[in-house]
Amino acid sequence: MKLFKNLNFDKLRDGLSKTREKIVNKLTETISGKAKLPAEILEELEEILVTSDIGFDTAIQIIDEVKIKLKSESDRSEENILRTIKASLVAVLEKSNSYNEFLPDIEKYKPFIILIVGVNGAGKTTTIGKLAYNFKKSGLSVIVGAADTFRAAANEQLEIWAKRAGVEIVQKKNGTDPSSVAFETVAKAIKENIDVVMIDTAGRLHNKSNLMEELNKITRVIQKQSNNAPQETFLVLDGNTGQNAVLQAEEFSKVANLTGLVITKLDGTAKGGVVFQICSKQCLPVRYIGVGEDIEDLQSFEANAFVDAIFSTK
Ligand SMILES: Nc1nc2c(ncn2[C@@H]2O[C@H](COP(=O)(O)OP(=O)(O)OP(=O)(O)O)[C@@H](O)[C@H]2O)c(=O)[nH]1
Ligand SMILES: [Mg+2]
Repeated sequence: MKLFKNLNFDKLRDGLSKTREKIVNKLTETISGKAKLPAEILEELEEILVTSDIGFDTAIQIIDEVKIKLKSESDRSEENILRTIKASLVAVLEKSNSYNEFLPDIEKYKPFIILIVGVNGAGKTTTIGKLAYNFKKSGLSVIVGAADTFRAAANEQLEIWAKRAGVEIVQKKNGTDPSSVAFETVAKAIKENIDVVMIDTAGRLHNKSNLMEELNKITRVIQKQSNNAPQETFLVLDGNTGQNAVLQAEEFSKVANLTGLVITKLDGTAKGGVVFQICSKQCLPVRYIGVGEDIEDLQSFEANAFVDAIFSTK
């Protein structure tokens, strides 16, 4: 069994409507009705892309690709230009997401351990709840560990999600060493032959050395019980924070052994273009995206579907 696949195109398309307004609607307005594309129009397109969170380099690269294509083709229709831009955008996403095709067979690990990290409020705990629900639905047994022992309400929040998802939880009182929670969670998983372990952690900044040391300690403790663990370390990024999410991905990847990204809050934000910028700068795959606060609102990330959803007009 693979990591679950969950794609609800309508939900994705609706969630990305503000991003669509910011990118596609503006592009279309600029192109439409123009019989041929003079240089100024291409500059305008470039300007739209540069200011749409997809990143300066990516914007320039895409317009260069459009220019090359238009030189060799006589078809300068709006449709053809949009098709070219879409293909370039898909290529940006695919560069860092080919790894998604090589996902492991989770149930062979018993336990398959996923560590979840990120800054405050990025959506870590919510994502764990959604992941737990999806793994369970795929027929896997799941246990979650509340290793955010720092924030007062963190335990209860994860407990609510564990109940919703119908999975087990290990928690201890506030102030306990987070690595001891991680240890117990993994120990219980091994004892009870559980398929998937997810460890929730406190929000942290990459430059807070004590917090980063805490993460390293969690990893060391897990590795004592299970070789090569954690199998995955997901960095959760709030897509709504735009440029900041790009910086977080860069900084965290320097100090933690990340294996993938989860980009949350892509519903209702106009900054969905940031996913392209993150992918162009990171060689980490985007594993999942959050498109709402409900348990069903975590989706698998697929380059074509994501670009189609941004460009879809229904
Ligand atoms: N709209 C929307 N809201 C989300 C999504 N993911 C998380 N949230 C909301 O973001 C807020 C923060 O989520 P948490 O899961 O508590 O974030 P966290 O990273 O665990 O936060 P700390 O534990 O404080 O570091 C909550 O109100 C969630 O409902 C998403 O995909 N879409
Ligand atoms: Mg949390």
